[in-house]
Amino acid sequence: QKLDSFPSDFLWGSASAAYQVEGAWDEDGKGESVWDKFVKIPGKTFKGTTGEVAVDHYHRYKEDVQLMAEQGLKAYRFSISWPRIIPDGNGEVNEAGIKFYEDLIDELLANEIEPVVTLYHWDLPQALQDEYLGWEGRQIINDFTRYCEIVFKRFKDKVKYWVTLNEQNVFISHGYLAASHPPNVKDPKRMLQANHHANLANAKAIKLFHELDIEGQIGPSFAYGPTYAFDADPKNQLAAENREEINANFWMDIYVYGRYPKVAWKYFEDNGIAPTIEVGDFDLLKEGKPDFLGLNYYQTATVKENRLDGVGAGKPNYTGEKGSTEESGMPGLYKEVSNPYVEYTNWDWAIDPSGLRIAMRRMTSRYDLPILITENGLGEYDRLEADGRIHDEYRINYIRDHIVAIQEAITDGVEVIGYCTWSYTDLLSWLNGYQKRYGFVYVDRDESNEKELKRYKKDSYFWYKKVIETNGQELRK
Ligand code: GCO
Repeated sequence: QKLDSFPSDFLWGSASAAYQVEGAWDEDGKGESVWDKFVKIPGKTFKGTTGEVAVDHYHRYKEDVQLMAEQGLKAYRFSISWPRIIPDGNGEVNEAGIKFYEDLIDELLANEIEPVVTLYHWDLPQALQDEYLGWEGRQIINDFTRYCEIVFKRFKDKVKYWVTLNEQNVFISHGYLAASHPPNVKDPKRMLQANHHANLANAKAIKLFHELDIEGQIGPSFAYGPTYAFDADPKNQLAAENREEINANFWMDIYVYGRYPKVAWKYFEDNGIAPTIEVGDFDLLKEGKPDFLGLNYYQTATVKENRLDGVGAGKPNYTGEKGSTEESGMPGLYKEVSNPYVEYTNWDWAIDPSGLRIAMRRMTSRYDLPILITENGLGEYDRLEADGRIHDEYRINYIRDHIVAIQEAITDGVEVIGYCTWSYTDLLSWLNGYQKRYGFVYVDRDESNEKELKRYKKDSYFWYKKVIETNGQELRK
């Protein structure tokens, strides 16, 4: 098959998140975030690692941007830390916090790198958690929108691409069901209420963005891992439908159409966990339609039926983040199993480039919005050789195969704005410390804070440089 070319203005990018790279957790007036606090709970993160120093991007952003410029990167996606801008979440604005991002944005623009700004990548001001339980309080809708307004007004002439909430499905279900993220809760009813407020906050921020008539585009980033049925057994096919409904439609329909899909809603109602809706909520949700959908793609999930009598029932999982274990699923709906046709990473994530093409096609058919791939990449153990090289051909293979899948999706008719790999430099994996690496740039650090955090270019750095130079034509090593 002859493949279409990538658009000439395609954004070849890479991404990060504030808590995972910045460090400087309490510098220049920054307030405490829920992550600053959560990582101190014993047993929550790998060897108790934190983002207090991370890879010190806060102090080394110029060096990092220089590496990007040398590589020819077209776009850099990063997140703004809300408690740097407003330390207590809804009070005084911290000029020093704004200045850091202004300097970073200026540095990017001076090097012709398009900034893609994520407004919320999980580091909620702890003060709002203390004041009204964060996402569980309706006040979050106005507080988030005010924070966004401050940032929009300040950077509207410099930033054209905005991401509202990063992986709402992940921070909500890990935070309120698995208790593996803050606020460390296990309660599906509270989860769906917090989720409803997140939807409203997302819609209100988007609505405001459009009212301010800002020249640019805005949308949420969703972690979508499409579902396969294990086989042609109709029961397993139905299980796959169930998982798509609960893990995908339930989260994305509300962004685009301002409604919860009926089958998911009925399931939550029957289980007594549907959120309380107030008059006017659905109007607001409909008024906050995104301009594009951000897609974070890592893997697919494969499922079988999961009988209500509990035979083989797994523990509930609404995210699909862990796609390969027998123990995850929704009673009565589906359970996740290993896929014999794909390989798995050392963290048990399915490696499946076709899944990216399928994700993009399904999203296009159902939502008909342009897609910005806001994350995709491979977390692995990398080895720094004595000569300062890192031979990460496994990462090159992974990214190459996914770029080919994007090109196939473009040929299928999907509109794609750009592709941001996860991640630019190595960074803190929220729960896995610094051993799980994703970057083009190796950072010499481990679980101790003793290293110098020196940067090294991996083989994938040089390879992606060529991909960018040739606008995706040069995909071989
Ligand atoms: C990890 C994860 C993250 C996420 C990202 C989601 O290992 O902690 O892979 O890095 O991918 O933060 O937006």
